[in-house]
Amino acid sequence: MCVPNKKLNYMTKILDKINKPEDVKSLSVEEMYALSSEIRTLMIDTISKTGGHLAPNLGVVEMTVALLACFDLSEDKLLWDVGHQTYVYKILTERKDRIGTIRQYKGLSGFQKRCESKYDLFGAGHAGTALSAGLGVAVERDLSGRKEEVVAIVGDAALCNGISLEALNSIATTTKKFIIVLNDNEMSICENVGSFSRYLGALLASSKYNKVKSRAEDAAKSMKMGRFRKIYYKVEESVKNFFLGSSFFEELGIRYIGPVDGHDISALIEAFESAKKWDRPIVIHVATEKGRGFKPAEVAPENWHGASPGFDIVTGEYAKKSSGISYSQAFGNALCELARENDDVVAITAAMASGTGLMDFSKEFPKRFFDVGICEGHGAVFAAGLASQGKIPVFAVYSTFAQRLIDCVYHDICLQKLKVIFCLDRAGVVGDDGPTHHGVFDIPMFKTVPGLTIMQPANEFELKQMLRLATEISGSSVLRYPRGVIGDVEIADDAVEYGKAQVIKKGSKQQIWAIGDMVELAVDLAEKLNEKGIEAGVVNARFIKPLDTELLTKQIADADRIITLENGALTGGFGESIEVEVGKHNSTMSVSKYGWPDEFIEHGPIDKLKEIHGLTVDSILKDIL
Ligand SMILES: Cc1ncc(C[n+]2csc(CCOP(=O)(O)OP(=O)(O)O)c2C)c(N)n1
Repeated sequence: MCVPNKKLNYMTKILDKINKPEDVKSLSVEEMYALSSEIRTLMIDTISKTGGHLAPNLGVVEMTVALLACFDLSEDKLLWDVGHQTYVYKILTERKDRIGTIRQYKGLSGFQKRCESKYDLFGAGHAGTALSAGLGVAVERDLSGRKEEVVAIVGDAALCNGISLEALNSIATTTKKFIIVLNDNEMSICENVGSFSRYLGALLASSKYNKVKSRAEDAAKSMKMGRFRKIYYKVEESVKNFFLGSSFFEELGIRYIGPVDGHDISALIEAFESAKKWDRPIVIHVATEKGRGFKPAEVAPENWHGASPGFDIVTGEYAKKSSGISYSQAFGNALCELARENDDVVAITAAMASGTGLMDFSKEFPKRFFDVGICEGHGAVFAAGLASQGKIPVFAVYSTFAQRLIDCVYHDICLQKLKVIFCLDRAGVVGDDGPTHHGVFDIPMFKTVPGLTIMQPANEFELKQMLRLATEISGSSVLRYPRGVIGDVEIADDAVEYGKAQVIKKGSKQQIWAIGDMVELAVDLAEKLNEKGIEAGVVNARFIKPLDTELLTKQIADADRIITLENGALTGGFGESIEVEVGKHNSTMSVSKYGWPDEFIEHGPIDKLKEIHGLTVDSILKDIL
């Protein structure tokens, strides 16, 4: 499972001396480069065993070292947006000995996590929070009359998120001291999109500007720090404004410095030190290379944003490939099929084209494919606009990130009786990414929206049928399906009928109602009950809303107990809907509900989490008996 770092056979000479973040400060710049190289090797080796966010972390090694060289974590506050690029930070903030446990059960989290370390000031797994949270932290400092630095480190893609932009609107009018480090690798998970990204790209790439800048920098190097350097930056600002138009940040009252080479430690230290001297908010635009130091990731960083365990640390090749088709792939194929038949079908993603299986669609139908960036709310209302004009928008989004768009579903889509199809990938517990990414709250969230249909397929056949059905019915729909490969439970390919469940096995006194991936468990459970002489029926519910109340009413009259199985939160979940229905019949029948408890589920392998939370056949059987 986890890799004890002590057994690694490469040198960690300098890293061995870093026991506290402030130890970085005593290193020479040469030693900092050597440290960076040691950290890169350690990360590649570790992630090849644990899996994790390789490319983003390889890009921020020198930047993180330089941050710790300049800021004092006993006072200064660092907040990281998203948090998936903090492996280097974890290594340097008293967690190097546990880095081999990252994303493992009971090991380090793959994200910032407040309860893991005093250095993790703010938990993050969803993009776009560092600026707002950092501003809150800065305002508390201001109110208390202290002077420490507050530094928010934000990726170029996360910066376009609505919350980040709302924060940018507030920063300069709320505090005078706030440092934003913009980690610009010109990539989201895939290529970054949108006008903001183009603007940042222009800042990075303007050759005219860079030529003038390097001349100005040469001149500035001969100046001492302090007043003269301030003059240099004033000149630099004018030059930049001349060539690039006035800076977006400057117009918002935020001083702009950059671009700074994110792999030049001296330049980074110089920029961070100068940022401390300003008495107004400042952004330091740092140009980093995603995947730096690992050839396969340098060549194709989009393939290495998140790496699975088991790759070769030189070639990047995997020994074995997973077999079977994933839900994401099956969805992507089904959508392409539909789009070939119906020109009105369009697809939307919020920066998750590959994760949600939309890459083929984007290539086959480039004009009907929209990546809105990490902007789930905008994506939903944009879909509403398209739907209002007769298009059929299919928005593929991870269940966890759909938490960001729920108001839009109430106010902009369902209230207006528009038809938008949400395909919620990674619905259910996702495993190693943990509580920031588990998709267990979508049923409770969406269930209360009037008029919304919620379905979950148990196999590829049903997924296709449900997607088609969603385009045919009036009103909006949600299709949810879990992470990973589709199971091979054998069920008949009965056509999906609106609001109708499928009886897989007849029973009388015990009835098991399951949704989606839990149908397989239901079938196994029924078999085990049978072995114990208890005859149990199995129902593939297919619809979470509307429930098949006709079938349910019949069963309520005949059965002693209904057992519900769902890969979602129990509170407000599918089982609760069944329970409410049973209650309407003044029945004394008991409903035994199995799903995820009312808590944030930790990270770890999915099977392990199911075992701990009693979601295996044996533990449910024991419970029932
Ligand atoms: C609200 C939200 N939507 C989607 C994601 C999925 N996601 C994780 S990292 C990432 C790209 C982040 O890009 P950037 O901010 O530039 O950081 P980088 O990974 O390039 O370092 C995305 C889309 C997320 N974490 N949060």
